[in-house]
Amino acid sequence: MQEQASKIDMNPDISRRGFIKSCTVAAAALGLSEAMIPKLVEAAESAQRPTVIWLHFQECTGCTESLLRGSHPDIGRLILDIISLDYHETVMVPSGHQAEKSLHDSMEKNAGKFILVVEGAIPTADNGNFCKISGRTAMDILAEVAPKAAAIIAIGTCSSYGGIQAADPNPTGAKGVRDLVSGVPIVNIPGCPPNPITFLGTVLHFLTFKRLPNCDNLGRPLFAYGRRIHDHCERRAHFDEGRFAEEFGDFGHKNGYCLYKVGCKGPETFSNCPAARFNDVDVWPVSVGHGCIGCTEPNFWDSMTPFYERLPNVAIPGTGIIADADSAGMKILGVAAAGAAIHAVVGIAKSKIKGKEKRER
Ligand code: FSX
Ligand code: SF4
Ligand code: F3S
Repeated sequence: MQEQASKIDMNPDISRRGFIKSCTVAAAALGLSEAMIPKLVEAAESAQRPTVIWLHFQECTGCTESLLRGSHPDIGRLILDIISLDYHETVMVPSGHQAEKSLHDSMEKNAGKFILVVEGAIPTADNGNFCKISGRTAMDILAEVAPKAAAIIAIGTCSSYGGIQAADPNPTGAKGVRDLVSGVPIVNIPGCPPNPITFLGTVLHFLTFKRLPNCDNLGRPLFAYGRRIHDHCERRAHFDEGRFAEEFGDFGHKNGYCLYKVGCKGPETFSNCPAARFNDVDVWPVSVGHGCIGCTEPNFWDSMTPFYERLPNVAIPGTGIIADADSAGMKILGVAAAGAAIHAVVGIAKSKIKGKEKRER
């Protein structure tokens, strides 16, 4: 793989074993059978690596950091091996005018063919003056680059939906890419930061099948965001049995009980976190004792806060009953088809939560 070293390449020494392992992990995340792994590997090894232009706007750079500098170096290296990264402010060597020339040259040379990755929200208030790079607003840069891309990957909740910058009262008018760009296929990979496996799976899907993966109505690939966290959480049996941590550090918390009452938003959040997990140490927020804060959902800074308070009281469909969270476990409720009922219940909770949203989208 070394002869294919990317133009921006932090460490090209990915081992064959690590390469195959990362492709296998991505295939599993994509829900592909083992038989598809050779196809993925073939696509990843193709000499025709797609050019990627990566723009940074309003954000913390956590998306890049988690992708390239985590304890899963093979995934970061594999990504840098399978793409030709022409412009990425965090890791590129050129700066100033040279960097701007790289962007311009690559965009013109690869017009209609490159993948544009956007990290960070785009401020639109005050003509976009809250975020400027080389004297130009993020809005201007996006408007110039986006129409020339073959596809756009919005990485992170910020570029997907606005993220923390868009939290009420959203002083900079921060928006996600889909709010501003049309006419180019766009996929959102939300999460604050998102799981590198999901990004890798999306890129490999594009290379293998020549199109972006199927998405939900929020633009998220179904392979990664098709299920509620609550539906495949390892603490789910405790929820169903009514065993909850009442506060951090108590008996229930120490014994791995459900974190619903200390604020877990897993019942309202769609993501593959329990399955994909993070880093090579195989953890995710709930596995280490912290509730999900809903970071893959639009407006989660508004709609999922306070983070340490449980979901509000909810109506039980068809019963006219308003239940508090103590009644949420199926044992206490005595609802026969508890799985479906509880999902319907939390679905209503979401619409109640959404009532808090004030931000315009
Ligand atoms: Fe946003 Fe990315 Fe949150 Fe940060 O850069 S999704 S603030 S973790 O990392 O854009
Ligand atoms: Fe898991 Fe949270 Fe659901 Fe409890 S509420 S089962 S901790 S996702
Ligand atoms: Fe985010 Fe919840 Fe996963 S906080 S990382 S979506 S567990």
